[in-house]
Amino acid sequence: MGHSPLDYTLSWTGRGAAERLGAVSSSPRVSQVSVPVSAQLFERAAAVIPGGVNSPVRAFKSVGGTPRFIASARGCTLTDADGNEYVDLVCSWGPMILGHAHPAVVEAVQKVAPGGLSFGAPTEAEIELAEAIAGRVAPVERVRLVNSGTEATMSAVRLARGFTGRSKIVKFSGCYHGHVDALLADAGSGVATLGLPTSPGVTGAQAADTIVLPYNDLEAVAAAFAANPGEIACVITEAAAGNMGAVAPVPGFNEGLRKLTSEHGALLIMDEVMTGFRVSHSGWFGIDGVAGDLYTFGKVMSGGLPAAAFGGRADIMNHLAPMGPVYQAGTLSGNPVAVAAGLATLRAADEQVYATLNKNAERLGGLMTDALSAEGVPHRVQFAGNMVSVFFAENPVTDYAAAKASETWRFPAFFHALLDAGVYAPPSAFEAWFVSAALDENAFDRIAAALPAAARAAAAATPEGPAA
Ligand code: KE4
Repeated sequence: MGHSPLDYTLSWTGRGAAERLGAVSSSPRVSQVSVPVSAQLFERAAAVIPGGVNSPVRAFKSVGGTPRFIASARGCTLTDADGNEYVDLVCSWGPMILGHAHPAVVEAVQKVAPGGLSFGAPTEAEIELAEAIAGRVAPVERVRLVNSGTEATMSAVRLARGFTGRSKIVKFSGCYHGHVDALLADAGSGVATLGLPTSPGVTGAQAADTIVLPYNDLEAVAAAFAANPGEIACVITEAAAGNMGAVAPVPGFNEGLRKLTSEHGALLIMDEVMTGFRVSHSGWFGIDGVAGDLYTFGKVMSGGLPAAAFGGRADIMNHLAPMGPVYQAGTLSGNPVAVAAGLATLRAADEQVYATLNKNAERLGGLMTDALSAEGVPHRVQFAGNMVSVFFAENPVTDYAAAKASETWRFPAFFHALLDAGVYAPPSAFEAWFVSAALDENAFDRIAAALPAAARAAAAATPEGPAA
């Protein structure tokens, strides 16, 4: 293969920020750049797709302004429908660790597609992907491929309930595990972004068995087990939280979850959909070594196509149909094209890639804090591995209450100043920022040039928001 993720040469063929700013819109709103084509597409989309988007966070609802409709992406750059180029710090919410359209991944997809797109029958490549996952994460002895992180967590929770014969589950406030009914209680990510306390449509019965506790609070977990003896099937946690912003487990938290679940006969589900194969070759397990009983994966292992997985101890996983009584299925599970993209991504993600991801995250965090400190803006740049976030808060953010209590009203102005300068950050204060190994000097020059104005915008922001 011989491709290195750093093969790209990034050429800024797009218009510079100054030119773009020349298209300044008249109304003093959070964004100074008008994007007529995206605006027109957004209007057209809203006539047929609820909110104009296929996933809520994409609608820019919490930051205002016009969502950018993306025409193409390559390396670390996105190009929107108006021809504007951006340094991408969302990476499709995590998957694109190699950068967009990595040659090895595109070639793998191009090679497999002519052989057929879906068979509804097993293929050798599915075994290879399952072996690649199990080979990287030691506690994973068996793997079942699915199509989304939501499907992975839904299946893992059902399996935990089926295996233990218990019904209650514990999750943490601010952690997001996909839009599974039982897990939407007080979730992070888009639920937090849109300020949805829980979601209508989730019945009391479905949520009744879900115990929601503060993240990083082992005493609360111990108390929940004491109050529900023999009833808790599992504790599900983001191995390191990214869906309230980047909030790493405090030292001992994951170890404590392992001890408490083992003591009480409950399973520990490590949700590594976001951290898996991003924060290290072996995900968060590669960082703290705390072994879950079950794991969920997605994003990076899919190369950006619809594939995800759950896995773990063989004695538990073998309860799944057709071996056992717990039913789980999927028409497109193990899809050959998605599997090809995932395998190519994992195979290209060598130690140099992970070292580059870590270096890039640190560099991004340093640039952010330098710019915000220069403007005297109270903030915390926080890391969960190489996932980064900025909280406008004086003190470290260790749980969702603290994340919500931060000065999130500064974020829209910060976000839009970056966007106007050609830097595409996550459009929410409650998301992690994602670096790729494709970021290079041009990209960091663009980020460094954009941050001072963004810091000034954050400093000037008020709780009332931008002038009407
Ligand atoms: P999907 O169903 O979106 O593939 O995965 C759900 C999921 C499960 N677990 C974790 C830890 C996750 O972060 C996610 C999805 N992450 C969000 C980003 N915060 C997806 C972005 C979106 O919803 O559009």
